[in-house]
This record gives sequence, C-alpha cells and structure tokens, in this order.
Amino acid sequence: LQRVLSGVQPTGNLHLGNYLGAIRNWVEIQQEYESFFCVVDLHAITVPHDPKTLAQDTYKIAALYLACGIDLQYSTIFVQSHVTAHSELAWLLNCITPLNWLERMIQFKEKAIKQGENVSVGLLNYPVLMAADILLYNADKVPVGEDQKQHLELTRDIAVRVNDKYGTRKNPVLKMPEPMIAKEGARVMSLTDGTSKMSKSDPSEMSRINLLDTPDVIQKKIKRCKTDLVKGLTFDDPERPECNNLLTLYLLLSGKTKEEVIAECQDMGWGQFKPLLTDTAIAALKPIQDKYYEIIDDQGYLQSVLREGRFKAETVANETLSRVRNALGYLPLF
Ligand code: AQP
Repeated sequence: LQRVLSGVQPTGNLHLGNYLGAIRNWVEIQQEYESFFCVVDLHAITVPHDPKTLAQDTYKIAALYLACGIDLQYSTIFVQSHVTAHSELAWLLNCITPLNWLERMIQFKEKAIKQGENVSVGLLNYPVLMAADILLYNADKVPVGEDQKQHLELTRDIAVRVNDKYGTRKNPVLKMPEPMIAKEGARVMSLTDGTSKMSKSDPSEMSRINLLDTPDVIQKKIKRCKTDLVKGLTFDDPERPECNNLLTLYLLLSGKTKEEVIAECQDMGWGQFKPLLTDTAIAALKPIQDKYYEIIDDQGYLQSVLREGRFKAETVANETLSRVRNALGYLPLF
C-alpha cells in the first residue's frame, strides 16, 4: 500500500475549508492507503498561542478527525509533538534548506505582514517542519487544500537536495511525495468575500462556517453572507466568485453532481437558494457534531487512540530519522 500523511493545526475552530479541502478527502481515500493523520501542534505555536487552550484544542482536533469519519481500522491518528523525530528531522533539514527558499513562501509573507514585529523564526521555518512531517513517513501522497501546494513543492525541493547531497540514485535518502489536491473544495472561499479563502485567522466569524456551529449560527451566517444582484445561479463565472463558492459548497455538502446542482439551481434566486444551502449544511454537519459530542469528554478513549497512534508513528518515523542521520554521517546511537 502507498502511504498518505496529512495534518491540521490545533488552532481555532475547524471550518468548512479545512473539512472540504482536507479531512473529507482523507476519509474518502483512507481505505486505499496506509494513512497517518496528525494534529500538528508544533506548527500551532508558530503564531502567538494560548498555553491554556493548546492541550484541549489538540483533543478537539483528534475528536473531530474521528467524528468526520477517520477510521482507526485504516488510519493512524497521533499528535506531532509526541513523536520527537519531527523536531529532530526539522533541525537537520533546516541546515540544508537555503534561507531564500523560505523567504519566498507566500503564506509566510502573508502571515508575517499581519504580525509586524512579532514574527518568529518558527513562522519562517514552518514549511521545513512540514517537510519533516511528510518525509519522515515516506509519504507517497499528501492530501491538502490548494493553499499548501507551494509548501509541498518546497518539501520536494528539500528532498531532492538531501538526495543529491547525501544519497545515490539507487539509494535515495528520502522518498519524493506528491500533493493530492481535490478538484472541488480545494479552495473554499470566505462567506464575506468570494475572492479570499475561508480561514481560521479571519477576524470575522461571519466569514466561515465552523464544523461545530449550531444550526442557528449556520442559518445566520448563510443569511448574511455576501451575494450579488444577478438573476440565476452559475458556477465558474469569474465575475461572481461568491456565487461559485456557495454553489460549490452546496455541491459538496449535498453530495450531488455538478449537473444535478446546475439543473436544480440555475433559475433560483438567493431567497430560495440560501435556505436550501442552510438546511443542507446543517444536515451534513449533524452526524459529525453528534459523534464529536459523544467522544470529546472521554479523555481516556482519546488518550488511548493517541497513544497507540504515537507508537505506530514512532516506528516509521524513527526508522527514517536514523536513515537521515546515517546519510549525514552522524555517530550512530549505541
Ligand atoms: N479555505 C480552504 N479551502 C480548502 N482547504 C483549506 N484548508 C485550510 N483552509 C482551506 C486546508 O485545511 C488543512 C488544514 O490546514 P491548517 O491546519 O494548516 O490550517 P490553517 O492554516 O490553520 O487553517 P486556515 O484556515 O488556512 O488558517 P489561516 O487563517 O492560518 O490561513 C490544510 O490541508 C489546508 O490546505
């Protein structure tokens, strides 16, 4: 079986972008791959974070993975910081990654601007840690949203550099991963601006639907979301980014095909479509929320899931780490 690795940060609430761009696809492919899904808590402190909520947020993401349908029969769920090989490999990769590769990263530039003086070295290093996450598991595929594409290209560049410097053609040190980006849902847009992505860090709660939003909140957000004055609803019109985004949300949450959605919605006005989208979103999120509230307070269960996940992850990760250590010429552990 080929292997898959992906993760989400335990920061803020997971929203429909995280779900439709990433987690939902993990659920779909988990039976075809050996899958590792981590809660990337080391990434979470690259921006200012609250130590009072980090541990609980980590449980929350693990519980949401399970609630969304990640099945332990096929997949391993673990916490990034529990497998210390992530930090160790990240350090080794840091020392072979040129600084200007990191300075070019769009996400760094965007987040750095927002933070002004407080930008940490960790924020710059974020993609190197992500490369370590992926490369440790010899992942063949990395299912992520469109916004992570550049970081994946960097991961591949780092792997090439390590292999060129320290490996041979026959015996590469690191496996080359490939991005797996879904056709639909790879870039879910904000409810208040169809040209910017739905994101946890948008200061406006109205810009996103969180997986744990109550029906009332979902209804309010969709009622107030940005639309336009054009008659009828269409996909893929660059002049109507909000319309494309809302129809795409309906398509993904209803499970209907594009043709079915076009036939159903092309003559609708917003007054008719919004309640339809609202009901569909509430119905799609209900089973996830039910399952989540069933398990979130059972810390014993979540701990056992994460403990077992850690053991499985460590076995694979430590093997790769020693391969890299050997290739770099370190004195082996004895
Ligand atoms: N809007 C989105 N559409 C599709 N996919 C998305 N992802 C995030 N936003 C969208 C995907 O979700 C996964 C988790 O990424 P993360 O934990 O790194 O998320 P994040 O960066 O904390 O979340 P945001 O909302 O993207 O936060 P900020 O505000 O920091 O920009 C990834 O696979 C990502 O592609």
